[in-house]
Parts: sequence; C-alpha cells; structure tokens
Amino acid sequence: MPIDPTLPYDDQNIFAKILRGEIPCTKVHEDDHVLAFKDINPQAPTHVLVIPKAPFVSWDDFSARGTDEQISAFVRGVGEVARMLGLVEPGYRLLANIGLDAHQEVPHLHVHLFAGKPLGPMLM
Ligand code: D5M
Repeated sequence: MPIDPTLPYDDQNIFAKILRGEIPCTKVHEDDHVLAFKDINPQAPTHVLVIPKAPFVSWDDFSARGTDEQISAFVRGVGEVARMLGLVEPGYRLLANIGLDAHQEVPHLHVHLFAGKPLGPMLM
C-alpha cells in the first residue's frame, strides 16, 4: 500500500528495522551516512536500494529538512554505490517514488538503482 508522505517518520518501518539490524538485508555498500542493499523484489538484473541512515520519510522530507552535509553525503553515496558496482558504463537508472501517486510503499527515503540490461526509454 502506498504511504502518506506527510505523516511523521515511523521508526517501525521496514528500512528502519534493517538499519537497526533487526531484519536482514543483502548489503552491497555501507558508509557513515548510507546503506545500500538488494531489493527483495528485483525489477532488473541489478536492483539496489540506497537509503540514508537518518530518519527521512521521502525525498520531499529530505530536501526540506536534511542538512547540507546529509544531502551531499547521500548524493555522493548513491554515486559511490554505482561506481563500486561498476555501473557507470554502460549506465544505470535512479528512481525515487514520493508519496501516494508515485506509490511509495516504504516510508523511509530510498533511491532505486536499476542496471544490468538496456533499460529502454523512461517509463512515463
Ligand atoms: O519501493 C519499496 C521497495 O522496497 C520495493 O521495491 C520492495 C523493497 N523492499 C521491501 N521490503 C524489503 C526488504 N526487506 N528488503 C529489501 N527490499 C525490500 P517503493 O519505492 O516504496 O514503492
């Protein structure tokens, strides 16, 4: 079910539990600010989720409340994951669902990273 992105951060969401180590994940990268792990329902040969370690509901929440340090660390972290996975050539796609119309399901900011095949033109 899509979530209401205007609600306060819910520390019982599944990615919060992953960050606390209460639920396992297949980790592909971690640093002080970012965790990257494989999506449980992959939509491409490579489908990784990159999340900040701080409690933000969505890209909207993050861009409004995040500090410059948090935002730059996350943006750099996403790029680092792509480079570490060797995806810069031939390329990859980033996607973030925000709110009801975009069908965001998990109320912790995450960026989907898709790669591993020609992804075609943007969906819409
Ligand atoms: O996408 C939320 C994404 O989160 C969706 O692609 C499935 C993924 N997901 C959900 N639970 C898990 C666990 N436990 N591990 C890994 N991936 C998970 P959204 O952008 O919110 O629609």
